[in-house]
Amino acid sequence: MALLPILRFPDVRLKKIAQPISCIDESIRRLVNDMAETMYEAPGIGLAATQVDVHKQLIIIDVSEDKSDLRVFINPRLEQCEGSQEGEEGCLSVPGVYEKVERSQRVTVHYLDIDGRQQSLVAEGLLAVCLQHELDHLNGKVFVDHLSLLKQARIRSKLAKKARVTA
Ligand code: GNR
Ligand code: NI
Repeated sequence: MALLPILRFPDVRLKKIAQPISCIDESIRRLVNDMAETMYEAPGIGLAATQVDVHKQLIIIDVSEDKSDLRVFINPRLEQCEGSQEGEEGCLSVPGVYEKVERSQRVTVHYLDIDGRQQSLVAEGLLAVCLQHELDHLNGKVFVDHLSLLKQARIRSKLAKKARVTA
């Protein structure tokens, strides 16, 4: 297992579109294990392959209290969205920034599990929010893209300032 470096907004590589996975081989299983270690260590409740600079359609999520419910979604497709909810979001690629984002309340996703079996999941609440957040990453979007241009500009300058201080 290995900790993977996480890309930071506004890195242009976060804008890349992830490609479908055609074969779930040993390298994909290793990537899942490394991403899980990276997500738990951060700590975070989800991680998209895009964030570790791998542009494949793979996301992992664990919204459980005790980190006991790792879910792996390969080639996920959003099939249905219903209702709306608004919650504070954060992102491991945008450290220290938390903003309200409007999302669907309930989503249905079709995907392959780690054994390559076709699955479908109906998710609500935080799991639904996290799925939509991670699906955005696979499409080259971060939650900041949902905010007003004024908020986006403030976030960019805050992160730039922080980067100067840390350098
Ligand atoms: O750890 C995370 N927390 C979180 C909180 C509210 C909405 C979405 C998230 S996902 C985030 C981890 C991350 O950046 N995934 O891409
Ligand atoms: Ni994120």
